[in-house]
Amino acid sequence: MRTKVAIIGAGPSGLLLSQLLNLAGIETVVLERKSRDYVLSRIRAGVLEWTTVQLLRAAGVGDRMDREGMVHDGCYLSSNNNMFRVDFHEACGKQVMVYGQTEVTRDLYDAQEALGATVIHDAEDVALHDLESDAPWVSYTIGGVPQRLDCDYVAGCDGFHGVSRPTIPEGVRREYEKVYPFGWLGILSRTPPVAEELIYAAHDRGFALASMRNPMLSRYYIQVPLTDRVEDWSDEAFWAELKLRLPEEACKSLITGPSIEKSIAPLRSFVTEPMRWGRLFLVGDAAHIVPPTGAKGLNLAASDVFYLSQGFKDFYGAGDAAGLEGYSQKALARIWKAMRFSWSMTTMMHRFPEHNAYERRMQDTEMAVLETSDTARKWMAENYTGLPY
Ligand code: FAS
Ligand code: PHB
Repeated sequence: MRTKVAIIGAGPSGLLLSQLLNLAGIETVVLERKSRDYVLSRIRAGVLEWTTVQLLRAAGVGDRMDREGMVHDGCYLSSNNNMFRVDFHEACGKQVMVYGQTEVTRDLYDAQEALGATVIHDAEDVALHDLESDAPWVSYTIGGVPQRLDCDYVAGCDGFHGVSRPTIPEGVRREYEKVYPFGWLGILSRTPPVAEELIYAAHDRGFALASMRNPMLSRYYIQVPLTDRVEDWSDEAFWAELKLRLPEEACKSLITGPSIEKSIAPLRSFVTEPMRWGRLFLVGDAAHIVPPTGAKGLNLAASDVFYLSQGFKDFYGAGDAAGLEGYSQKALARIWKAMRFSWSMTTMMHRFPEHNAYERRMQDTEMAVLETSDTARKWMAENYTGLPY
């Protein structure tokens, strides 16, 4: 089999890149390790930057998002029960869309099917070959039967644990990492959200987040030690802890219910440079991971896809390789700014076992500056709603 761009991974990065390239008449093949049902069973991000919204509309997958998604003008922050609102629209004229990553992925799958794009599931043992030549190729197996895909380029959209990043020789890769000493225990419940916008709560017991997917589907998180396991947390224990961390004012309208999904995600900041090696381009979580406090993970995948798809369109459309040559530098410039924002929000709102009294005071003061300074709120609003591409 032969194609122009081999895409490894059918998460948001891979499917969105395939969608944009196929719309431009550039042939792709997506190789996904898991089944479609497995991919769609994952509960991940919830907030879309406005640039992501516009890109999804350009990809022809904005209709259900515009019908079912919720446009938010702001969010609430609280520090030990003192709650205040950051009005994004007032501060920087922009908004965000609350629409789950699972739904984005579902819309992309449906659009790919309508286009007749090639997405191959249960592709195991994927390996990348001859990436520094002008004839790269990908080997994989289906049901144990060896397969070969010849291509012009490979897009590594296979996430943090994928095969693409490790294929770049260690001597070429520069990796930057910060592992946080805690994780997020998240649940999904068929209950109305506690508020009309998200609440990010800093508390001496630990961070909490009240989010949502729709008017009858809520998503909540609490910071937990890395030693905690999901089975350590009954629904009752989760709700009791959440009530201790969310502002009392909000808890008056908290409706609890059975969890329909419960998981713990560790938090880390990670970047690998460069995001290109020969004919391989890294995209999304394959190249970078952010702590979810800034709601940047999925949105950085979208900006990577925007830059790379533009590069391929220029190359295949006009023989102009400048976009492909400049992809890594351009993507990393935006990635590092999102890294900074995510690190800043995480450092400000979580309780760190190693923090002393001074560092705790600095956290409280960071929150107080956000509450009282228009300039600080403008900085947060610009970063949260998404820096320009
Ligand atoms: P993904 O990891 O989504 O997709 C990679 C795909 O490649 C997967 O389908 C995988 O099966 C496939 N793959 C892997 N190895 C392969 C191989 N060798 N061969 C073929 N296929 C292979 N972001 C937020 O903004 N907010 C959040 O709240 C949030 N919560 C998260 C919770 C968890 C547990 C995790 C892991 C991430 C979370 N994220 C969150 C970040 C997340 O949304 C990612 O940014 C987003 O999924 C990135 O999309 P992809 O780059 O497509 O990577
Ligand atoms: C979510 O709804 O899953 C979500 C929202 C905002 C975040 C992280 C997660 O910052």
